[in-house]
Amino acid sequence: MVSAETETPNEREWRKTACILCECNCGLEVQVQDRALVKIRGDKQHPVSQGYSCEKPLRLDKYQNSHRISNPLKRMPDGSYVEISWATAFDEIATKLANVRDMYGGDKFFYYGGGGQGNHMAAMHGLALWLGLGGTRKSNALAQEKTSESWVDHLLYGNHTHGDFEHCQVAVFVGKNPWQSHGVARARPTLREIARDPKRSMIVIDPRRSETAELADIHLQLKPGTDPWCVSALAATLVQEELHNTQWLAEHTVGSKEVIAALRTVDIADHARRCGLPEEQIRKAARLIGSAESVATYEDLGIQHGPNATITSYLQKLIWILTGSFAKPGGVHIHSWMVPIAGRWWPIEPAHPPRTLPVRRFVVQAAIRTIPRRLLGGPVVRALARASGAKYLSRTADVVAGLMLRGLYDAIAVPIARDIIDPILGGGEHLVSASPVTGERVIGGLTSCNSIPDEILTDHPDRIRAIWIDSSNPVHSLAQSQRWRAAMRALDLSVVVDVAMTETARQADYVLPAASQFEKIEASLFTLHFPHNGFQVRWPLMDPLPGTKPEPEIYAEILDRLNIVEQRLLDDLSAAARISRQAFMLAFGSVMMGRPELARVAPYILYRTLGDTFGPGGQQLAMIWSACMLATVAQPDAATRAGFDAIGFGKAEQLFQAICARREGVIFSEDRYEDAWRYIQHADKRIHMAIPELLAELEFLKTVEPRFTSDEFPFILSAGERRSFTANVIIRNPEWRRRDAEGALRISEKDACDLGLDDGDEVRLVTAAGSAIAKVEISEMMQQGHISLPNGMGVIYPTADGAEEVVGVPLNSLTIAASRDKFFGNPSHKVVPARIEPIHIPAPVKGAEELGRLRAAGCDG
Ligand SMILES: Nc1nc2c(c(=O)[nH]1)N[C@H]1C(S)=C(S)[C@@H](COP(=O)(O)OP(=O)(O)OC[C@H]3O[C@@H](n4cnc5c(=O)[nH]c(N)nc54)[C@H](O)[C@@H]3O)O[C@H]1N2
Ligand SMILES: Nc1nc2c(c(=O)[nH]1)N[C@H]1C(S)=C(S)[C@@H](COP(=O)(O)OP(=O)(O)OC[C@H]3O[C@@H](n4cnc5c(=O)[nH]c(N)nc54)[C@H](O)[C@@H]3O)O[C@H]1N2
Ligand code: SF4
Ligand SMILES: [Mo]
Repeated sequence: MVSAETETPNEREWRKTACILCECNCGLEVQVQDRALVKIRGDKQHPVSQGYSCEKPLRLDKYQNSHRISNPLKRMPDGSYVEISWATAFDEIATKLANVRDMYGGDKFFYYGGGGQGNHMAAMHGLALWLGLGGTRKSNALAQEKTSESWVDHLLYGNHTHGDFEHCQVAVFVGKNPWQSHGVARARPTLREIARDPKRSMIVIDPRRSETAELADIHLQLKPGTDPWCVSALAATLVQEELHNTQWLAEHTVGSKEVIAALRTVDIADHARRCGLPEEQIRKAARLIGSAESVATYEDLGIQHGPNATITSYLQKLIWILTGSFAKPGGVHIHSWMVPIAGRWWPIEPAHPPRTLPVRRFVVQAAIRTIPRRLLGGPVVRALARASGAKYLSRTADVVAGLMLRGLYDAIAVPIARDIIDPILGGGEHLVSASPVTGERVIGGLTSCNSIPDEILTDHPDRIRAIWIDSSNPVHSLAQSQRWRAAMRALDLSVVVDVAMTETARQADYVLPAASQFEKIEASLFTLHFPHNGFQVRWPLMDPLPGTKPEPEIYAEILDRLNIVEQRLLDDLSAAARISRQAFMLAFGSVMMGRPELARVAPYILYRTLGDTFGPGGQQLAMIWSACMLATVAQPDAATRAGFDAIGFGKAEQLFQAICARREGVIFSEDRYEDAWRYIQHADKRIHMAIPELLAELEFLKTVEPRFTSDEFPFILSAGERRSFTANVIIRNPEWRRRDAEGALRISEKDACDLGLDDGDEVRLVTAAGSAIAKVEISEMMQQGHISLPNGMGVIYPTADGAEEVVGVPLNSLTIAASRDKFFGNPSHKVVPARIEPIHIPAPVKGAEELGRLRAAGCDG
């Protein structure tokens, strides 16, 4: 029997969990004493991270035990907050949500959240609430970074890709600093390995000499914001020097002719000039790529937070496509998922399906068409519910359910899963749409983060009236915080679910305190690996902090009050669940066929029915069980190769049992290189290279001179660099940081001395949106004219004497929402025009040694 019971806590015992600070979710082992995480180390048994961890999680206790909230709060008219009971909070919020739905329509209810770096499973329940109310608009942090890339992926091959940096001959990092930000499993050893091996090489495109650039064979240190010219020059060199793989392109792609024609007319020398690089350096990099066995590329915020995110994403993907570096070791791959977090859920037919499958599918579909819908679910569920009452009948029902599932499961699993998952993920027919208010492009249902306030602060009849925010802090993390604050206060209702009193919580009507990520069942859903893909469930290390609740429970309480699913149905399904999971599967499947409208609240139904069989605190295992279903239905052969070799429903059960037993995580799918083609969602299984809109954009950029500064704002501020002690704003306590406690403003030596600045000096940083005080750090990483601040700083935090302090710069008081990429609205955080105003303190007399250093830096001051 699988259960959520935590083992009897033994203080010396190493218990398994995972890091929640970045998408790698490295496996950890921890010792717990009195609710404190006292010792932490990497878990050698973790199937992906294999013992690796960086310095950041070693003091995760600063997340677990620093100024949590532990009582629901309600905002008063004067802006203060009073504590209210959970029951009052649930009643009031449910009533107000129902009012918004009834007065304006459920589509005016907006959901923001998805769980940051490690809090993902709850989002399914949040989305069930949103869909249950009739929601159509939602968003999360992905819509300020990854939606541009997702759209390009969608058009090229319809799926998400990841590079194989452990084996690639050439690694290309475009605006990505994996040494600090990871994103590659065991990033630092992997990078060192590439740097050390004479047969392999690394190319880094970054205006800053980052830690990764320091290890690179070629560092293309371009001017900030000029990536499309640099990357198009790279791609153009491949084509103009005939380094592309003509035969592969003919076999595996369509549209290569148009792309090659567009790249033939790129003036490489002129593009190199525009990004401030020697032409020969770009050509050298292209030749390295063109002659390599394999190349893997990785784009991240350096371009996704740049002014030309979408076109640059397209151009950088053309590099590995032109060289045919797909579906082979060291290349780029489309991978399996437990549950996709980008793109559509994509089931792959088994290579050798049972011979009876077409017949069974035909029969099931004919039944669905001919039998009245309500008859499909009702009788089965009621029969099972009745049978559950008596032991003998219950055993018989289990056996019968098992036999029926054998015949039905693989015939019905795909359509049922799709009905549930497509609305939640915004997949299906309407993957790409437009906002009814702003007309902005929407992908996977995600409204561009930069335009959310525009959807609220308007008279448009479709404007958003109520918002629910979970596990995120958009007032702090999205562009132009001032405008976000105004938007939050312009709503009829706002609810924030968080562990801390964040900047966003301080604007909400209701704040609901969540159990932390170590106090509930959670999972690492960034399953991005190929050919071996891993997944880990984190078991609670302790009970929820008194006064807090796990999010799934919060959503269930609200949905209970909205009466979307009748109690009798929940009772009947619970009874079926008490017989066995296969009996439940049969009952649940028939309900979903008979009442397809209930698919949108499926996570709630699962939680309230099957969930209860796992005991208090274990209900969320019902979602893990469904995720096992999704993964094994979508990738049956890959699951078999990973050792889950039962047939049909049994395969999902096997995976579920393994996930529950192996707390360090499991490999849930094992692919073969040729499988990567089957993940392509275009019917012809080819890469569709030509994207007319982006080829037109390339033509346009050929005529543009990049210039981002002015006399008023002579610097380019990179607002959000990942450093050793930044982790978005997951850890608010400033004591967490061992180094760079205040988050210094990095500046080149030449600029510093021109401005008469020294390490530790305070300056006023001014942008078109606002100003902030920062401490200067003179850094060899920076080129002239480029300055950089870390992300994740500048949050409000209580001090020992009961006051509050803000350490570091809240970046989005300096950024501008209107400054964005034209396709998906990515914020231009990496290219914020700024000026520096020294705050004058009498300068100490400079010594001879220092004067020498200043002259050496070419400083006139
Ligand atoms: N330590 C740490 N790690 C993290 C996080 C964290 O907060 N802290 N956050 C996680 C998250 S949410 C994300 S999305 C990832 C982001 O990971 P990254 O994108 O790697 O992180 P950044 O440091 O923001 O930006 C990468 C690089 O872009 C460069 N850059 C700046 N301007 C330009 C430009 O105009 N062109 C190019 N080509 N490059 C430019 C910067 O110098 C920097 O080295 O990190 C994840 N990992
Ligand atoms: N200027 C600028 N802005 C940026 C960036 C930048 O580089 N520059 N980076 C951007 C990027 S890439 C990202 S991904 C976003 C990230 O910004 P957000 O998506 O807002 O997410 P996080 O900073 O990860 O915040 C996580 C929140 O979850 C809360 N939390 C932690 N544990 C739990 C839990 O168990 N339950 C609940 N309910 N809440 C919990 C934390 O207290 C915190 O408030 O920021 C973006 N903003
Ligand atoms: S911060 Fe990222 S790389 Fe570092 S231990 Fe945590 S998950 Fe791993
Ligand atoms: Mo991010």
